[in-house]
Order: sequence, then structure tokens, then C-alpha cells
Amino acid sequence: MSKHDYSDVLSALRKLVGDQHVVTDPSELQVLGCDWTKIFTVDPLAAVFPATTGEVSAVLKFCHKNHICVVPSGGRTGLAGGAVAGNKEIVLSLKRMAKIEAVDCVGLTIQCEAGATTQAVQEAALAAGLFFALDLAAKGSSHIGGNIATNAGGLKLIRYGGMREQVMGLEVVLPDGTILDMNYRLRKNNTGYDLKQLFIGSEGTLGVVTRATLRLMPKPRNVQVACLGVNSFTDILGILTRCNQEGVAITAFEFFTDIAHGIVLKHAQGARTPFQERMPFYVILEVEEGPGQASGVMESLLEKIFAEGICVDAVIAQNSTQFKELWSLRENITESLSAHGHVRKNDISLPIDQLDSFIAELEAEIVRSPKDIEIVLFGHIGDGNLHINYVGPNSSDKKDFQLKSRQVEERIFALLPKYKGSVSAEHGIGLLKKKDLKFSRSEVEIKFMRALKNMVDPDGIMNPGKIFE
Ligand code: 2HG
Ligand code: ZN
Repeated sequence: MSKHDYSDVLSALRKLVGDQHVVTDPSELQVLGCDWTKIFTVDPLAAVFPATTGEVSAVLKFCHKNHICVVPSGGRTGLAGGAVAGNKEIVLSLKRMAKIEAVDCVGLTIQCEAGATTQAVQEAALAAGLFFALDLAAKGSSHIGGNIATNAGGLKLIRYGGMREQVMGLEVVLPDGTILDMNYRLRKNNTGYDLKQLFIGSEGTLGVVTRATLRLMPKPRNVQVACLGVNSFTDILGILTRCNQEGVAITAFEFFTDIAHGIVLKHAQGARTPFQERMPFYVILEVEEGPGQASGVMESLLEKIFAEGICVDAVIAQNSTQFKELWSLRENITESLSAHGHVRKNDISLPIDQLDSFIAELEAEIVRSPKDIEIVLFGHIGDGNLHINYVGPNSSDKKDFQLKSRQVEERIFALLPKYKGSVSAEHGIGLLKKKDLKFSRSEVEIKFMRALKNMVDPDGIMNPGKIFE
């Protein structure tokens, strides 16, 4: 497209959504065309902010007709480059579509536009005396539409499932502008293919989610949290096994290493360790005292865990301030890592019973890795989801760090197929892991995915270059 064509495109878009809702300022575009990865070229043509599904449809119809590529954008908290626009695409932001439209306290649903933040949905549910279960460290910024596009996992998946499990109905605009209304509020609906599932986790490559109906539930009763200090990874799995066998409702089972803990203590404001002595691993264990259960579920569970000798020390939050403090030790890891140095992220998953053998192999790789790269482990261990973060000093060359950490990462990914593990448990493939898809998906599966993409978006205008070329 020539400069002249660009200006025609921009004036057409301005007519569709209003002058003030098309942004072309280069410095604003650097932010609007980027997610949290910050390692890819960012170069969108413009960002548009439609206010209704009709406007989204009109923008897509225009882009489809004129072969202009579109990158859907939510809260831009993604970690795989799924919302990066690097090639004169139109960024289509749902920020102005953030209404919470209805809360249904008898059918336990909430309907919202896709630009609503995770936190806004959580708060609307709480205001109605109910509970929205998806919880992420990025809840203040992440949009429901982005959570759906990436099938976000988060901190409570072990108990309530991920985003997929929360979605009851969806409204989506297809690449040619067709509005596909699948926004049913039915618990049961066996009438052929469940089409909405195709869009959940499709990373914006098949269409733009504009509205959703999500599942709510009664508020959990008396949730308790503890931080446990543990000597070995094997003991962490021992603790998880004990929790499973005690019939306790675990609402979160997270872990981090002492290296991760040290980085949080250094960079997160007000962070302090709850223990007298540091230990190699820590678990954040959250449980719900269910109806009919005597109080003190956490205490009696910990007694059993101590009796087995699989936990060295534990602190139970005694009030809401301590509750937040213990959780912040886990929730502040991502931001603290960014403050610490250059970071390469990943979010693999394995069958939980294979984690022990995998960690043994991983430790051997860590020993072999370059000494100026710190390997920081944490994650949703109760879901088999491990975050391996490679961290290099800010003083080192960023490109050199990316190259060296990638070499370690490739060796670690190559271990996954024999465990039938995944290169992405929750962040998605985006631009970051396209080359790695082959470690987790067979050729037949990839061929099937491509056929689907070609059917829905034959001109390839929707989020081009994400998941695969
Ligand atoms: C989390 O679990 C997020 O906090 C981010 O998925 C993980 O920073 C990361 O690698
Ligand atoms: Zn995570």
C-alpha cells in the first residue's frame, strides 16, 4: 500500500468509528501494537476503537474487502506476542466495549462486552453476592476477550477450570464481518458442534470476540491460605497427593523456588519473607472450608503434612492483610523478574505424575546452561504448569541473552514430546513459540488447524503470522 492508499484507509476507518477513535500517533501506536513480550518489532498502521459489535463488523468488512490485516487487542498483557502488530496492520481494540450487561443470580451467569477487565467482572459478581472464578495476576488490565482468545489459565484453575470452563456463550465477528451469535445461556445444548470452542484459545486468528456470557458460582466460604517451606520438588508432589487424599477443596496450589522468592524480596515494594530461614522451595496453598466441614481444615491438613516430614515450615494467614501478603509473594514474581533483568518466559505443562522425572532432567540442563543466565522456576504446579523464566543481567547484551537463553529453551522443549507435554499451558503460541508448536502437536493436528484457519479466514487477514505462518 502506498502512503496515498494509507490515507484513504484511515479516512474510511474514521468514517466507521469516528475521528477521535482512530489513533495514528507513532508513540501511542508503539504501546497499542504491543503486549508484555516487548521483543518484537511493533509497526501498526493505526489503532481503531469501535464502540459496538456493529462497528467491529463494519471495520472487518472494510478490511476484508480491501485485504487489510487486523490484530485484535485486549488488555495487551499477553506473554507470547499474540497481540503484536508489526506489519502495518490495523489494531482493533475493544477497550470502549467494556460494559457489564447483566448478572443473573438464579442461573448464575454474567454477560459482558469483551473489553471488560477480569477484575471488573470479578467485582460485578461479588457485588451481586456471587463469584467469578478466573483469577490472574494481570486481572486489573487483562480483558475478558483476551482471556477467551488465549484460553487464560491463572491461579484457580485447579479448582474451577480455566477460561474455557467459564464460557457459556459467545458473540464473535468473523473476518469478513459476519456476526456469529452463539451467546446462549444454556447449561446444556447438544445440538451439533459446539462452535464457540473453536474461538476459545484461537488467539484472535479466527475472529474477534465481542461479547460473552460467563459462568458464575456461589462465593467460596472461608478461604484460607498458607505458605509452606519445602526441601525438595518431590516433597511438593507429596504435599499435593496428601491434599488430594484428605478430601480438601484446594482452590490454589502454586510453587516458586527460593531464587524467585529472593527476586521478589529485592524488587517488590514492602515484600518480606514469612520465614525465619529460607528454604529451596515454597508452596502457596489455598483451601476452602466447605459447607459442613469443621473449621481448622488448613491446620489439620498441615499437621498431617508435617507428620509425613514433607514440609519444613508453614505460615497460615491470620487475617486479610496477611492473606494478601502471602499471595503477593507469588503474584509479584512476573513484575519483579522484569525489574531484575532481561527475561525469556515460558509456560510448559506436563502430566502431573511426570513432573518429578522432568524436573530431574531439567536440573541437569540447568547445570549445563551458561552461568550468566539464572533459571527461575515457579507456577501452577497443581495444574502441571511450570513457568521456566530465563533471566540475564540488565548489563548484558539483550540480543546475546535472547540467543543464549533460546538455546537452553530448545534443549528443554526437546524433552517434552516423550512426556506428551505442552510448550504452552496457558500463554499461547503467538509469535513467540511458532517454531515450537511441533514439540506438542503432530503434523496431522497442525494440518487440521491450518485447514480450519483457511476455511474461516481464506484471505489471512485475522491476526496474521500468529500460531503459524
Ligand atoms: C503467572 O502465572 C503468569 O503469573 C505469568 O502466567 C508467568 O511471568 C510468567 O512467566
Ligand atoms: Zn501462569
